Amino acid sequence: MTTRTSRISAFVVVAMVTLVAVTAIVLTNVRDQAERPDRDGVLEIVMEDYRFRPAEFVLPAGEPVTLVFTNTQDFNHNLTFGRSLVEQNGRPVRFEEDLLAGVDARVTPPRAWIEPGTADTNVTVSVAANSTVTAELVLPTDRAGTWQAGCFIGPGCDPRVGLAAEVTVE
Ligand SMILES: [Cu+2]
Repeated sequence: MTTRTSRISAFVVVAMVTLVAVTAIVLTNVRDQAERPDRDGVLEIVMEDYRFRPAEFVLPAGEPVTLVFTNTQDFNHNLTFGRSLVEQNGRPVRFEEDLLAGVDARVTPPRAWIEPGTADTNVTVSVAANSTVTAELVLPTDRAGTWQAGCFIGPGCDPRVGLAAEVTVE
């Protein structure tokens, strides 16, 4: 091999390695699309057409956040946040673990926050048709991990298919 061809081969190798590295960085960023609260700790979550927008979000533990839920559909959505779906007769009924259990929240309107009467229900955020609910809260640090948001009550609602979102607490 002449010096010239080996230089060209070296250049090709460097170019390929660079291309692979750039592609990897781009793909990582595309995958990391989960939204986070803004600098003031506010995260807006819109419910439309049986979807959450964003469908993936990251919430800090141990810091105040303000969740602003807007339901653009013509019926109520009743949201719970948890993990490990419990099904009865093939129907999802609640989450085994409740992300919001025991969490103090300042909610507007206050009636939108429904505390469970028994251990067999989850905290529910009821967002009436075409309305907005604001919830200011601090998630305990021991809730870090991966959770889901879903609606169990509502025409056509099913946390397995929609409305559903992935929530990461960190
Ligand atoms: Cu619903």
